Amino acid sequence: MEQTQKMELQVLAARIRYDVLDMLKHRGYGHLGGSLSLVETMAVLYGKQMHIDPKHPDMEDRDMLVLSKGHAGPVWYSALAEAGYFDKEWLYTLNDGGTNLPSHPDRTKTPGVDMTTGSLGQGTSSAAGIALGQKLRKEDRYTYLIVGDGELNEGQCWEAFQFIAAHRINNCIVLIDENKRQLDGYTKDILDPFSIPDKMKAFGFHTQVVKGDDIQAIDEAIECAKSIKDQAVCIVLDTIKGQGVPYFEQMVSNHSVKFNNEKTIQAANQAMEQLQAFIAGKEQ
Ligand SMILES: Cc1ncc(C[n+]2csc(CCOP(=O)(O)OP(=O)(O)O)c2C)c(N)n1
Repeated sequence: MEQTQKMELQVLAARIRYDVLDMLKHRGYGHLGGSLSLVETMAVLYGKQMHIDPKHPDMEDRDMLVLSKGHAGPVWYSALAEAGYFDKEWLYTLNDGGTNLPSHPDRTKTPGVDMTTGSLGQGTSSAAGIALGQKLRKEDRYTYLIVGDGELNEGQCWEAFQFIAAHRINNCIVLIDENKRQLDGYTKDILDPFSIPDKMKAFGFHTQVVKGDDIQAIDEAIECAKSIKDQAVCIVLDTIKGQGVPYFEQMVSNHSVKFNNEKTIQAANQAMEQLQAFIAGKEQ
């Protein structure tokens, strides 16, 4: 990846991270940890890899994303706003009555959202079906599927993975956000997933593991996945819940964060100032 493009994606990631903090602080609460772990991935998808046209969200040959861990809606909305699907002011309407940005994604409400999610596990089957349809029609399109590691507790994920692998649906790029935590603790304490990459390999996937905050590595892994033609593909993202903001990374329970105390609000403000300074510095 060229240096200029890498820097542009780093700036985009900073903007997305800023937006996530801004919108949740404005709302007063929300799914912060699992949104922040996906910031860099969203920047690579919406800043480079996805074939999309934000001014024409229904473009026939668009790539699609299924955010199966739908509670991370805030990071998706931020990426969509930054890509130009809708006005950034919408971000302040998160979860309001009648909003276009409900807490969990709804394909009937938000431009750029092609699949409704929120009930964990179900997005995996949706993505499998969407991608299979595209493949059968011989369309040159990709469906990206983002799954959480806690979400893998849902048996439906494994049924869908077996289906994707058995039918070699290689246009369904499976991204697993392995941030090692779920709603109420560490995944290994709640239901040990053992080695997720080994399991995906055993299921028949071409499997890569990358650091989920390394924009270049994520991009290269997606390029590699696209070059695999005879096998299902999976990228395990080695991430941190709350990624990119030490205060939230270290917060014991950072799944849904309440911005109702001075310390948390101050930490968010400080992180946002730093992100703004980073963006301004790069844009000079
Ligand atoms: C079927 C179902 N059961 C329970 C929930 C409640 N829930 C929302 S998020 C979550 C934890 C998900 O963990 P993970 O996939 O690791 O998400 P992350 O930690 O990346 O945010 C749970 C249990 C749900 N949304 N759907």
